[in-house]
Amino acid sequence: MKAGMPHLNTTINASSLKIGVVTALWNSEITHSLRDGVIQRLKELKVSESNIILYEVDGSFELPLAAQHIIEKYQVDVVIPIGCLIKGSTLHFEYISEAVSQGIMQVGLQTKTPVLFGVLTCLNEDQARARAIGPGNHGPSWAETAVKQALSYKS
Ligand code: RBF
Repeated sequence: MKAGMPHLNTTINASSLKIGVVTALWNSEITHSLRDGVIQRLKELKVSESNIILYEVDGSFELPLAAQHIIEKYQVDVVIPIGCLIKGSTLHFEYISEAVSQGIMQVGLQTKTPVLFGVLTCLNEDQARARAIGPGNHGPSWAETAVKQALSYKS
């Protein structure tokens, strides 16, 4: 197991959980691979496909509102917002990263629903690929964290 990766007993039954997955389409090769990693692990943890609410937005900046919308409309137990920000030559990266991380945290606190931080903030595309494509894919560990969080707070 990788350092820092959460460990979840695979016998756990998450079939009662409803989980929102919001994916930003910027850098979509990366974000779709992360999303696929999330979904595959959720299924292994017995989350039924009909209980996975999928949603897409244009960019990471749109993730917080979409997460809030899914919580209010579908009463999901947890949301996994997925995005990939890659630093460019202007200050956009800094502004969007800051806004998105604050926005996602606020949605979780205000709705009292766990919302993960599934946003890669990378200095270049190689860093993003290493964390999203193949064995380094962070998606499965986000799925595990989501299930743990949802089971902890579900009444
Ligand atoms: N969205 C991302 O998810 N990742 C990015 O790396 C990213 N870079 C952007 C760079 C620029 C210069 C602009 C204008 C937007 C970028 N966006 C990115 C899109 C942003 O999250 C949002 O969708 C748009 O700004 C519309 O609100």
